[in-house]
Amino acid sequence: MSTILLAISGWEPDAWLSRFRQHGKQHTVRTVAEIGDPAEIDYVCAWKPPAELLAQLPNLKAIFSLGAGVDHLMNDPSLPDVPLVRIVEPDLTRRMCEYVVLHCLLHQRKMKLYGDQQAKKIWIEHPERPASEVRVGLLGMGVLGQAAAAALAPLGFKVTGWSRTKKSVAGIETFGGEAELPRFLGQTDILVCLLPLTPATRGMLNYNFFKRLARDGVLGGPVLVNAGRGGLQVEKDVLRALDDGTLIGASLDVFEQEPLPQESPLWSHPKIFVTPHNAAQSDPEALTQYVLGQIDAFERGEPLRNVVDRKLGY
Ligand code: NDP
Ligand code: OXD
Repeated sequence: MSTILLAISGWEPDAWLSRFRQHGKQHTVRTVAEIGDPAEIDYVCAWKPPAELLAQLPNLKAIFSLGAGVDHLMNDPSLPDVPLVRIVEPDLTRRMCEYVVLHCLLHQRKMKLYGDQQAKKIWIEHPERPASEVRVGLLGMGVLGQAAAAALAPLGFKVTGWSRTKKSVAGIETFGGEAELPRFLGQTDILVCLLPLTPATRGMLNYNFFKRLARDGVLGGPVLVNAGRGGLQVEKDVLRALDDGTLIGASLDVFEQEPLPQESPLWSHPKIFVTPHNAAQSDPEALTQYVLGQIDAFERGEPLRNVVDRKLGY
C-alpha cells in the first residue's frame, strides 16, 4: 500500500479524488488540504501544484503529471530529483486527434467566413479546394504529433512532420532539426503545433517564423493551429501576422496567460478560433487508471514508462 498525494489546481479536484479512491482502494489518497505527515507521501499526482510543495516531501518515489505537458512542473526550481512521469494514454491522444482534425477542416472549409456570413444572413458559396491540396505541417512528431498525422492522412491532407530528431513514419514526409526547418515551413499551409514548452521552444511561434511559411498554397495564405503551449507563441506577433496577411487564420487552444485575460484582443479577432486549453482534456476516469497501473507496476519492481528527460525538459 502506498500513500498518494493529489496536488491539483485550476481543475475541479473532486472528480480526481473520487476516481483515485474508487480505483486505488489499496492505497491511501490524500489532498494538499489534508496532507498529513509529508514523510508518508510516496507519490504525487499533480497539475500545477503549489510552488515548492514537492520539495517538502522527503520520501517521494515519483511524480505523475496529470497532463501530457510537464512544463507546469519543470518550472519549479525546487522540483525533487525523482522520476517525473507524463501522460501517454489513448483517451487523451484521441481527444487531441479530434481537435487537430476539426481545426484543419474548419480552416480548409472556411468556417470563419461562413460563420460571419450566417451572422449577416448572407447566402454565398465560395470555391472550395479539397483536403488533398492542403499541406498540413505538424511541429512535433511525438506521441500526439504522430497520432494526429495518422488521423489527418485518411482525409487526404498532405501531412508532413518536423521534430528535433527526424522520424520515420510510413506515408509521411518528415523533417528533423534546425537544418530542415526552412524546407518544412516552406511547404506548410496549416501549421499545427504540438511541441512541448521548453527553453528551446519558448517564443518559437513568432513573426519571423510565420514569414517562412508557404505563400503558394490553395488556402490563400498560411494558418496557425497551436495546441502545444501558449509560451511557444508570441501573441502580439500572431496578431500582427493576422492583420497584415502573413497568416490568414488561427486556432489557439493555449495562451501566454491562462485563463486568457478578458481584455485580450485574441478573444474577438475575426480570424481566430479560441478554445480554453481543452484540445485534449485530461479525463479523470481514464487517467487515474493509467497512473494507478503505473504505481502498481512500479511497486512490483517494474520500470516506470514515459519518464521525462529532465535535461531536454519533456
Ligand atoms: P512528446 O514528448 O511525445 O513529443 C514532443 C515532440 O516535440 C517530439 O517529437 C520532440 O522531438 C519534439 N520537440 C521537442 N522539443 C523540440 C525542439 N526544440 N525542436 C523540435 N522538436 C522538438 O509529447 P506529446 O506529443 O505527448 O505532447 C506534446 C505537447 O502537447 C505536450 O508537451 C503539451 O504541451 C501539449 N499538450 C496540449 C494539450 C492541450 O489540451 N492543449 C493536451 C496534451 C498535450 P523528438 O521526437 O525528436 O524528441
Ligand atoms: C496538457 C494536458 O498537457 O491537458 O495540456 O494534458
